[in-house]
Amino acid sequence: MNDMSNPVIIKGGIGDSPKRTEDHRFLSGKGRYTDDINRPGQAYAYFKRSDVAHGVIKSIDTTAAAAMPGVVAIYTGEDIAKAGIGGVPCGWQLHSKDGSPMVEPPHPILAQGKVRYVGDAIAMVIAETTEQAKDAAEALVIDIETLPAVSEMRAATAPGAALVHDAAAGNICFDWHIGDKAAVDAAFATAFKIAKIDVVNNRLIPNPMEPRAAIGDFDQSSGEHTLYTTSQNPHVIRLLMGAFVLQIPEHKLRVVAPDVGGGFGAKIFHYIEEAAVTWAAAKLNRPVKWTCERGEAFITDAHGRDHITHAELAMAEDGKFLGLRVNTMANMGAYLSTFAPSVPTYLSATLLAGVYTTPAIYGEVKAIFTNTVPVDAYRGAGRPETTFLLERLVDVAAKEMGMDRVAIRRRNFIPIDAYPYQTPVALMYDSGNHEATLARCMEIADWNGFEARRAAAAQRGKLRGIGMSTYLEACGIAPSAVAGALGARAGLYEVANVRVHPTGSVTVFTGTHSHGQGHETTFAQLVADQLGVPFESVEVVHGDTAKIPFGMGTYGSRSLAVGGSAMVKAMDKIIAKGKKIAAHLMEAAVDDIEFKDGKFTVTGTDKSKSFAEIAITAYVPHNYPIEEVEPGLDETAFYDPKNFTYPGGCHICEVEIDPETGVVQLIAFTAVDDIGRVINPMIVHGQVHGGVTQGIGQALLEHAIYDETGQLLSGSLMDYTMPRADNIVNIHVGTESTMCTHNPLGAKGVGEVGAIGSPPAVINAVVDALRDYGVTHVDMPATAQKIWSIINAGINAG
Ligand code: MCN
Repeated sequence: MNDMSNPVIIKGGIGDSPKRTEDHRFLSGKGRYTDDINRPGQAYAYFKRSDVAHGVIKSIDTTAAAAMPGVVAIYTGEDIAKAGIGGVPCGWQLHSKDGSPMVEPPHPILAQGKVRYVGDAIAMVIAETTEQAKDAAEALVIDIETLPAVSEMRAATAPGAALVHDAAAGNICFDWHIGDKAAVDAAFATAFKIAKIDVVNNRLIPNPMEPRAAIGDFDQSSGEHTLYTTSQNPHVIRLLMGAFVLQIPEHKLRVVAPDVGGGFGAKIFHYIEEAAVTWAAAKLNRPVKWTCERGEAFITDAHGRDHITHAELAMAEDGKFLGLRVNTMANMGAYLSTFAPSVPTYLSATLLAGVYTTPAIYGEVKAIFTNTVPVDAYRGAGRPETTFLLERLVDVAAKEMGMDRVAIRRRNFIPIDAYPYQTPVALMYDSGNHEATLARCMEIADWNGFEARRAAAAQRGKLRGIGMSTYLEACGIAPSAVAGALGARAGLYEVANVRVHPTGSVTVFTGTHSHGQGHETTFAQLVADQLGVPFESVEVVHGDTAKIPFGMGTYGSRSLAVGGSAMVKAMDKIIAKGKKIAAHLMEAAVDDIEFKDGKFTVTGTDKSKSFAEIAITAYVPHNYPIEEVEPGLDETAFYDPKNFTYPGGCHICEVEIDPETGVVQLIAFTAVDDIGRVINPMIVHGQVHGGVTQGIGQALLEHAIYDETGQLLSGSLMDYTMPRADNIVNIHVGTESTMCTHNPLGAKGVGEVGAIGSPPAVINAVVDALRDYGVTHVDMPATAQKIWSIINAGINAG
């Protein structure tokens, strides 16, 4: 195996930027997405969904619809209940601070008795074509008695509010806490100054380019069920759907997630449609296909963020942070989606230390049910919320103390020699160098030259502002031990199978899933580098439970740090076996064989065997000690990390505001991220660009708005503004490499850093631009309308 500390970059190896293997397929229209798959004799499903946010289903009359042309079957919640099918489960179990378990109401795959959000599926209509299924759905006669709805968290928790679930008093799912309240109260009692902020983290709608789709298929002769689905997580879907919903044993249930056109978190979860088509296909003994429409995606894909937080920071006279107190309300929507409880808790509150040495921290999280689409992880999941809160609060604290924004950060940074650093909120950070990323980012962004640019902009009648965020996040999810302690119902390790073929080419099977991140390229680089085989002779297979032993899927920027480490572990086994074969062929002791650059060499001699020679010997074992070494070269490894990886960095944004219109124009964006060892710099830059673009979208444009009756007002791309090219500037990307100390690659995740670090940098810049107006905070998104109102009212919009 090549030495990881070796800075030499081999062609197609670690540190090189070969063009993406998968792109030829995608760019030539050869990608095979779920909707491209058609099974012989398939029928088409259409879901009739509730158009009211809350109501009692009094009756469903299917007679007229069933008589419509092409209709094959119509199923309602009653049919599902009769079939004994369970609800879609949640993957987390949290307890409130009084020790009581969170309220986990059943989430049936078709509504039973009540509808709870606009988009809740009431009936599945299956017909020969989608159009026929849609026409028949129109003919369903559904009588719903509308009930008062709650769409906003404060309204949902007000006395007398309508209950989304009778079991959840006050609409509270759980009331959780972390940290030491007494220590924080003591810190506040000695504070020189206290900075306070109220922050709304706006609700987002994911909108991956490929809408979701699912095909159920059933082979009556073998009793095997197959689900083709747009998932980031095929094994977890098999586990949840097989074990909890349909009770199909794993060996009879195959889940295939082929090419997936973006997920951004929204395709991690187990959705009701996946179970519905799998069940219906078996019942009808015919494949059933469902493809989501864009408008339908707005009201069925899990939404992201939607937190309301109040935070207070106690400071000493020298600007040192003494204590942090945080109170968050997190919207869960109408049902608990697969990972929803983990987002404001395990993924958010455990990061409240940020990059600072705050000695006492206490956080409370109330999770609230509302009559809205379920809310779950969206790129960054919990970490953007905490980063936004902290980095806005630190800017407010600087103002409160009369200190420079950079100086107050530097005063409180966790120093490099304090690593590993135990935070007061569960996590032990392994590595980081905040001063280095800050200094480099400030230099590239020319932070110190800003005031001259601001003065020049003022001459042109523009308000110019600069903002930064210095952040750290926990990804590479997850150490099973930490996940388990914080409520996960399953471990979060990863699996790799490395299969060396007789001629020395290699197929790697990984339990992670690629839906845009370029794994077929970067994982091949990893294998090429470690086994010394050509990059072109490595194939990466993912997304099929029938091919890959097991896996925990892709989210939380875990694929390289956890999935890649599993590959290294499996390759270690390959090399150990290869050494035994080489020792036999060269009549040497196993301990005398070393492996480097694709060659097994007898130490201190020029006797060597290539990797390909060892591979062929493993499969064609003439004169081979079969009693000692079994034939074949094919190894599997499970890797459970000891800790998360902790990427960190500094993002700086510069904006100009036109006071006449309130339009915020991005002028420059710089991101310097510390992600440990970089496998493919080009792909890493692309990941940062994508993430920052999402963060800019959240900061300036995107907002899912519900009215008080639970109707989604921003339910199409006409009303919900995604970032476009003219909203973005050229993003300067730099990387720093403080190696992760506990995985064999030294690598940290990169997939979410852009979306985590950027929103506070943008809003800090906007607030800075408005500094002459006495503005201390602007909630996201900073739309032209909002900024114009602030400027014209001359008040803090809050
Ligand atoms: N990489 C690298 N060197 C590093 C870290 C990563 O070369 N030090 C490479 C990896 O090998 C991989 C890519 O960068 O090719 C991202 O790796 P990683 O950080 O491990 O993240 P994941 O592959 O696990 O991807 C998940 C992450 C998340 S959580 C979301 S959400 C997300 C994202 O990445 N969704 C995406 N990036 C996305 N990119 C696209 N195009 N589409 C999505 O839906």
